[in-house]
Amino acid sequence: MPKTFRNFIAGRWVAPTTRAYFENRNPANTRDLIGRFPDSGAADVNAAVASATEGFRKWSRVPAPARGDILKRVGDLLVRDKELIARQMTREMGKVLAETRGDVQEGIDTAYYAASEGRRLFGHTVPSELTAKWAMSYRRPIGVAGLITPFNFPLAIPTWKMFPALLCGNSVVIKPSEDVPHTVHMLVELLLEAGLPPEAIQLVHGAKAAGQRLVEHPGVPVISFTGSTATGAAIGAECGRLHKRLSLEMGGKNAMIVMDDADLDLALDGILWGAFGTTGQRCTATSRLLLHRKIHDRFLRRLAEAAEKLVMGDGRKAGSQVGPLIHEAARDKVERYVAIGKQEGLELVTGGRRPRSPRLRNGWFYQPTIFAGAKPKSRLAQEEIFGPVLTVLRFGSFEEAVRINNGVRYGLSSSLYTRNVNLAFRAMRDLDNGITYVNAPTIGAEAHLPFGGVKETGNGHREGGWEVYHFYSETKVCYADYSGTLQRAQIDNYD
Ligand code: UN1
Repeated sequence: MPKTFRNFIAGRWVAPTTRAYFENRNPANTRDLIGRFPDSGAADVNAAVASATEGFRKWSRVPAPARGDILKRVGDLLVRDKELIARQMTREMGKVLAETRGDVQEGIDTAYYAASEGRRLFGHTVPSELTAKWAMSYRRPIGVAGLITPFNFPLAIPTWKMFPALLCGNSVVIKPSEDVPHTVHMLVELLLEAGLPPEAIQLVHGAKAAGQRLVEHPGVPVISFTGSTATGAAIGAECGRLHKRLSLEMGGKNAMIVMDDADLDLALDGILWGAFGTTGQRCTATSRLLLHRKIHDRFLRRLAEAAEKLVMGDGRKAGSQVGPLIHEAARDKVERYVAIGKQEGLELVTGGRRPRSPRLRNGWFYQPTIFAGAKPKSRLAQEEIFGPVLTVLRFGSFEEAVRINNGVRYGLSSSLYTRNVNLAFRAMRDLDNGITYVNAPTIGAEAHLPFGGVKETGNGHREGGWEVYHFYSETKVCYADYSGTLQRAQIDNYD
């Protein structure tokens, strides 16, 4: 019998008021049913927010270093359970074990970073313009944080949001992607084991109805969302209307630029990992490859051969390099784009269909696919596919490559392969993205550096590193006048 999971609301594991559930199946083998999870509605979210409001009152009074100590314990528990969580994560998400272990490691790093931030959380002390007056700023928690997370990093992305939100003293209501609910279920169990007051964390499973209520709920002043640009735009409109603080992390169409002087062996390893790691389902995935015309044909041939050797399979089996897509709709989308590529006259270099092996019949697998001959305005060079489809473009000069890189609506990550140090620095200046890599692919951001993009990828906020702590806290400025007289700022000091 598959297990029926519950929400975690008001300190208890509870069934949804809707009495509705959805199934969570293994994308590498859809006969493998992991469990049934609550398809929650507005009433469940309301109950979670009411309890989280209580939780906020208590948790925000716990000193920040003590909050950090609990997150340190969460990090230790993630270390203890790394292998177990990685295996369960591969089972529900599909990416290979090496990657789900990396996903847990990102959570561990984020926990330890958060723990150390508990002893910083700096404000400023600055001189007042008046005598005998003190002026300083400090950072206060905001309230209940509503977190909506995607399927592709089932543990890491929830931790990117949850740990800094908690460290700053907020309480959290999280609605994870309905494709990967089990991983966050395990994470919440660890938070409780580490000693987090139960009301500080609320887990509400579900789909659009639950997410929408969280965004609209007047008791949730902070929303953080990672997902599609279309959903992010709708959330942005709603949060604008309600004057909520909002962090959006959305689409990408990330390019790797390979110059004619590049180390081509290095670039080859980089593109295989950047384009086909996580089956292309990263917002940072390398989905455009810009090749200098002098190396274009040679490199493309080698790349096609290498891509054909990638081993698709169940991510829990040794030797698998590329897992399945997350669900049928994701594979349908890839197939639609492959048809568009053919219609637009692009050259299908390799892939372009489902694998034939009976071994892969029950999963949402799709061959690593490469199209060449794209123009900068081709749909495959403009639109996010979120699958194992790489679009290759040819360029003649560094300036042209920069123009092509910048000529899309997204601006998350970019990459340049070259041995020319001047070009490397020009790329860091001129590529219009939140992240630029030199001699490394577009994926692999580290947990202690700010993560995010420009243009339609985001709305100006960053996750990770020190910057996310500004998002989850409110700056308050305090003045104390100890002169015993009325001192009028901007008037008494300069008259
Ligand atoms: C995402 O796909 O939303 O840099 C995040 C990377 C990962 C995070 C990706 N550390 O590719």
